[in-house]
Amino acid sequence: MTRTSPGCFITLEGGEGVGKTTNLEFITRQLDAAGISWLATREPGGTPLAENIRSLLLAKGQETPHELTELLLMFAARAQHLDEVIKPALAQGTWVVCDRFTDATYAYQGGGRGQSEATIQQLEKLVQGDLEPDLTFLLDMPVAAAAERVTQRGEQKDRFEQEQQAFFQRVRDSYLNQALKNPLRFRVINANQPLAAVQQDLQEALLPTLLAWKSRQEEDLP
Ligand code: T5A
Repeated sequence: MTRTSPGCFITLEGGEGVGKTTNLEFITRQLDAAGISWLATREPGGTPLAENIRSLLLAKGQETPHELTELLLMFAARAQHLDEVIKPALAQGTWVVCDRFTDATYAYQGGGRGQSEATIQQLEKLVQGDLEPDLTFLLDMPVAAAAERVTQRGEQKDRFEQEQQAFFQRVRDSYLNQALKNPLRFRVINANQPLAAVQQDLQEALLPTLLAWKSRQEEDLP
């Protein structure tokens, strides 16, 4: 009988404007070229309910969410997204490429807002159990250069994008610290170079995972 290997769960992380959305498309093109079925999604969001929570989180409304409220909303959206989209896709052998995931919570709600790592870990365990990404690309660049890209894009800034440089520096530091602690899962990509060079680095970093998947698939053949 043919077994289906679970899909691979890839996440893209980094501060504002480092190129996550741009490079997510690049990664899915690589998967197409390798004949792999994939699903692209994002956090917070990815289902109608979770996208509604995203709107609440990003809006510059009259009432600013309390820091714990913000943290709980991130995980509420994630719980829905995991059960409705991510877990079923992975179980079918589909690769999931997600624009941000729980590392963003450690970086923004932990590093940025100062929520304790222990609190975030408790919620992570509750919502995810043992599930975590197989591979995480951290697109890293200096905060000021990334802010320049966001400004040049010319769109109205959301609630997070309006934060001060010191906040984004704490976010960046937290991401780099997570990458140091999880070297097997993280690949840190220098995002402060021309797009073609960023994508060359991404392609090289993705290759071992693609090859490992292909060989697992061959083992699964009857
Ligand atoms: N959040 C999220 C939390 O606080 N906790 C959490 O747990 C989670 C999951 C979501 C917000 O929610 C917060 C973090 C966020 O603030 P978002 O829209 O997903 O918001 O995140 P943003 O970072 O705001 O997304 P952006 O679209 O602003 O940034 P991207 O996707 O990183 O950047 P991208 O691809 O749009 O590129 C930005 C610009 O730079 C250009 C692009 O063309 C674009 O114009 N660009 C380059 N230019 C030159 N050289 C390169 N190499 C370039 N790469 C891209």
